[in-house]
Amino acid sequence: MMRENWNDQGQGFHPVSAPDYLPAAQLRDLQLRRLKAVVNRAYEHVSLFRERMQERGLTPACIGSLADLAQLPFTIKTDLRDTYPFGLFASPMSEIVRLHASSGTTGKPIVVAYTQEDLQVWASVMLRTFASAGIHRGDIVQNAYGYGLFTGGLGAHYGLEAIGATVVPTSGGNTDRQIMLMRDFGVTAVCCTPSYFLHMIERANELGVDMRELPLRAGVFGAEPWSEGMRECIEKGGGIKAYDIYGLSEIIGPGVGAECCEQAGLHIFEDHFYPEIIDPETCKVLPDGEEGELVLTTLSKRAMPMIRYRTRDITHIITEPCSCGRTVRRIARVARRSDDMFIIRGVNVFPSQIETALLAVEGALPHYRIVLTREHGLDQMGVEVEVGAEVFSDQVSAMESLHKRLAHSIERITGIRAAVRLVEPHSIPRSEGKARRVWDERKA
Ligand code: DLL
Repeated sequence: MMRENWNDQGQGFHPVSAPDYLPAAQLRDLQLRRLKAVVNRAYEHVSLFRERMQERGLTPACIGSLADLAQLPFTIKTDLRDTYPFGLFASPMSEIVRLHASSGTTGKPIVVAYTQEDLQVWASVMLRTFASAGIHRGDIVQNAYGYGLFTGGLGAHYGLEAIGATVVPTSGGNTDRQIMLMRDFGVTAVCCTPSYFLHMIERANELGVDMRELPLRAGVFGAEPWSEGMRECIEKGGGIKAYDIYGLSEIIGPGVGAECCEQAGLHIFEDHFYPEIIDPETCKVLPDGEEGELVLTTLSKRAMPMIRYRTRDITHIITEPCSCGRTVRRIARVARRSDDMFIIRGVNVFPSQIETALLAVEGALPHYRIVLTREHGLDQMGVEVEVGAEVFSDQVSAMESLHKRLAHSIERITGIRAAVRLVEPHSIPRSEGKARRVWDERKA
C-alpha cells in the first residue's frame, strides 16, 4: 500500500517515491522480472556479456530467481576501457541521447550512455533522493556539482527540476561568486562534494558571510568518501543538515542510493539497481550485514546495462528496517574503496581512517593530506593537517600537545606511527570537485 500522506521533514513525499515503500515480496517480484529482461537485453545486444555467459554454458533462461544472479560473470572497470568507446552499448546510437565520461587521470576515460528512458529513470531516482532529503518545490537549490562529462551536475539538475525546485546551476568553482549567489538568491539547499562545501564555508567566513545565518538548511553531498566527523564539521559550520548521496557513472551517475531524514545509511533504489556484497578475495556473495565489496546490477538500464559491476566500494547492507518507513534496503556509508587502500610497512591503511583519527581530536581542521615516502628503504607516512589560526598564535606547548594527540590518535586507529605536521590554515590545496588525499611519493 502506498503511504499517501508520507512526509519527510514536512513535504518530501512525491508519488514517484512509491517504490521506496513497496512491500518486500512485491519488490522482489519486480526485481526478478526486470532482472530477466536486462539479462536478455545484455545477452542479445552486447557481445562481451554474451561471450562470457556462453563460456560458462549460461543462457538468459538460467535466471529463474534473484539468487541465480550469483552465477553470472562480473563486469569490471577495465571492461569499459577495453571496449572504449561504445563497445558495451545495447542500443543503436540513434536511440542514445546522452553520453557522459569519467575524467580519469590517465589514459582513455570510460564512456557511459543513456536513452531517453534511461534519463527518465535517472531523473526519477534523483527526485527520490531529493525528496528523502526533504527538498521540495519552493526550495532554491544551488547545484555546484560539475556540469559536463561528469555525471554529478546534470544528474542532480534534472532531479531538482523534476521535483519542482528552483535550480541555480553554478557548477563547481568560482567560490566567491557561489557565496554571493547563495546569499543574494536566498538559497535553501546545496549540492556538491563535501570537501568543496567545507571550502565554501571557509571562504564565506573570510568574506564575512556566516552561512548559519542564511536560509540554507540542507546539503546533498557525495562523489567522494566522507566521514561522520566531516558531517559534523559541515553541519556545524554551515548550519545545515548534510545528507549523503552515492552513485557511479557506470551504473547511472548520482542516485544509486541516498540518505533519508534519519541519516542512518543510504537507501538503494532497489527497483532499478540490485545490490550484492561480495568478498573481494573469493568473490563469494556475503549475507546482508557483512562488509565487503558492493556489486551492482542495473535492472532497467537500456543503453548500457551493467551486470554484476564490481564497484570496488566497501560497505555492508544494513539489515534493520529504517524508521523512515522505506522498505528498500540501505547500505552503510561508503567510507573506502578497495583500491584507495595503501600499504605501509605491511599494514593496510585507508585515507578514511586517517580522517576519522584527525577529526577525533579537537583543534584539527578537516583539511589534510597524506604523503607517503621511502627513506633508507623504509616506508614513511606523513600526515599534514591544518589547525586553527589560534593554535598557531598560542604557546608552543599547545602546539606540542595537539601534535602528540594527533599522532597518538592515528597510531591508535591504524597501528602506524605517522610523522604529523601541523600546518597553517589554507596551506593544503582545496578542490572544487573530488578531493585528493594521498600523495604517494615512494618509488616503485
Ligand atoms: O561520483 C557520481 C556522483 C556524483 C555521486 C555526485 C554522488 C554525487 P564517478 O565519478 O563515476 O561518479 O565516481 C564514482 O565515487 O565508485 C565511489 O568510490 C565514489 N563515491 C560516489 N559517491 C560517494 C559517496 C560519481 N557518497 C565513485 N561516498 C564511486 C563515498 C562515493 N564515495
